[in-house]
Amino acid sequence: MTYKLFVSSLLLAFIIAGCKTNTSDSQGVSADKAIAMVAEGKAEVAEVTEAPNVPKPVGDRAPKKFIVNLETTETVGEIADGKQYTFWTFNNHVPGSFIRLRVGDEVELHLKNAANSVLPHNIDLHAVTGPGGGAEATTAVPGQEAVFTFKALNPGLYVYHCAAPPVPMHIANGMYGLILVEPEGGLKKVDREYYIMQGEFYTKAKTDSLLEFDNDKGNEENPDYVLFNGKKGSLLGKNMIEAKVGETVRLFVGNGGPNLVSSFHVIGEIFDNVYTEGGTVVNHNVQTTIIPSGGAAIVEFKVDVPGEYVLVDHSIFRAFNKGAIGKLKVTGNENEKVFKKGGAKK
Ligand SMILES: [Cu+2]
Repeated sequence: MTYKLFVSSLLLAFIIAGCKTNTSDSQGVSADKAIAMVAEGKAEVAEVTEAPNVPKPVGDRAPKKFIVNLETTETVGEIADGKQYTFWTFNNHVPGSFIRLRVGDEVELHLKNAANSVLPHNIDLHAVTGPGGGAEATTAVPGQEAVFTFKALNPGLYVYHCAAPPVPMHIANGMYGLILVEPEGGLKKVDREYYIMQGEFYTKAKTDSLLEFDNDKGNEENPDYVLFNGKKGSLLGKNMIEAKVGETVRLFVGNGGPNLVSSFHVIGEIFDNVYTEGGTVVNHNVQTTIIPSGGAAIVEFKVDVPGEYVLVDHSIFRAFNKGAIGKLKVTGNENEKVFKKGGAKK
């Protein structure tokens, strides 16, 4: 071996060793640190919210013990244009309630299956380390309540969903939601936070006004509806989310699937920050972010000029023909340095 070759091999070995050290620092070590954290005091009932609202930020509090109460239900509601659908839900809404924790929190999760349900249900939380994310431990027949406890080890935005058989049908009927685990010290404070979750529905007519699940369309991955927050128009008209010029907006965006990958985009905005796949790596200056089925992303942007900003899945037939469209209404003063109408004059 020449001296030059020896030196460059040594250098390469150092680089590889360096990479390995970094990987273990950001993965195993942080989970070990979370396991060692002590959650003091008596368990409190956690605040959970319906979309598009989120619970208050964790801030810089110490790890705590929480009781999270979720009820699985089978309930008829409007899906689109006066058509009804029998949704299967967590806490009577699609998506299910938003759960907000910090790393080191200990959760006693109570999953109650409503007495008038037809089928058993359960919950698999992607934020949980342990078999099935809690699915087996929480399987409850109608009228029963199941309980399990877990410790939040990894920060991020995670999907939860029902994993009772047939799993595709339970997810297709709306059994999904988001759970946020904030890092130690909490996420940076912003002015507005909203909860948006995409999911698609495969339907056929049961009666004139009631639709039911169509397994063939599910197999073909050919939905009739691709929706934000379980209903066409859930973020339009009086339901638009809002912000004022100069404010920073944070969207917690999930994708329940069960099949499609979302190309999430806000027309007329650029995401200043994207927590890619809901994890720790933050990308900047992003036009459209990809959200896998069973995945999530946190997007943040400052709004500089007033107007109505359209939220879409940029797989654009879904937005204009299948319902994956919503709006953010921004009010406040114009800023002609940023955007000016009618620039050309005679
Ligand atoms: Cu279920």
